[in-house]
Amino acid sequence: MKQKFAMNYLGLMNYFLRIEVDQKQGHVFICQQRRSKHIAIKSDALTEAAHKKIVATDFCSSEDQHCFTKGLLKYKFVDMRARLGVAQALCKIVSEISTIRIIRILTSSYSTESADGLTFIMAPNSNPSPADSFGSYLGIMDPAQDGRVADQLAVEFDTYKNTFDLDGNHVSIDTKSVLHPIYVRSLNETGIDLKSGKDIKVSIILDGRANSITMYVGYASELRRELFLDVPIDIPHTLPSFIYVGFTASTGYLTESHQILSWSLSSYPIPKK
Ligand SMILES: [Ca+2]
Repeated sequence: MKQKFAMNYLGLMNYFLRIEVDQKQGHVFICQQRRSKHIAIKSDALTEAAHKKIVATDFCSSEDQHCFTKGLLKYKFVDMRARLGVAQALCKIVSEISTIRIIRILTSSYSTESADGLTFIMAPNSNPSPADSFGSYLGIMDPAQDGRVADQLAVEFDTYKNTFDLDGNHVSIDTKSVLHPIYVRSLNETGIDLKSGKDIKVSIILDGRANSITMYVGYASELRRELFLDVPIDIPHTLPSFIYVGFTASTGYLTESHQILSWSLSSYPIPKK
């Protein structure tokens, strides 16, 4: 095979893409027998570019450099992606919906109690919340529908302890029922208080390939984001192929203010086999 093609000058290399490269007068020797775990940088293009101050290099810890040299376990990859923050838009993770938002919940200045909370919801239509879904139903479904709702998934941020609730500061994942969510966990374990009035940053990833939902949460003023839940979801039997996403919130006899301060959404299609 003889073909001419244009390419950029990469400088003198010992290894390229882990393959040994030996450049001599009149020929270039390429050998896969002596593969290197790490690319030699003694005389490579990166070092040359650094000398010319075209690029700047920086220290990378052993823990972080694994993302450049090794395949990562899912939990590690998701953790690093969340820590990078902007990587949601950069990583080509297919069959996935990810959303980052900052929420703030304010209590009433006239009462020591407030209620009921808000949700991030994926639903089969854009209909408004059902008429009787106020209070503990958070705008998701009517009490009469509970247990019989189909084709939707909601992540609750529940601020009021009803008789069926774990506490007044928890996250639930609801599909068919608010009374019987498929997952519940208290935020008290993380030190985060939904009713603190502080801005709270939440990152939710629905992974259609792994059939799971993952959520990170932390105060927006802090760098720390905690992997709060990683729950298996039978997505094909939970959501239709076309969904609407949005928010619901509710109050009952008590007052509360629910604010979405910022929101971004990314989605990637399932690739054809
Ligand atoms: Ca509740």
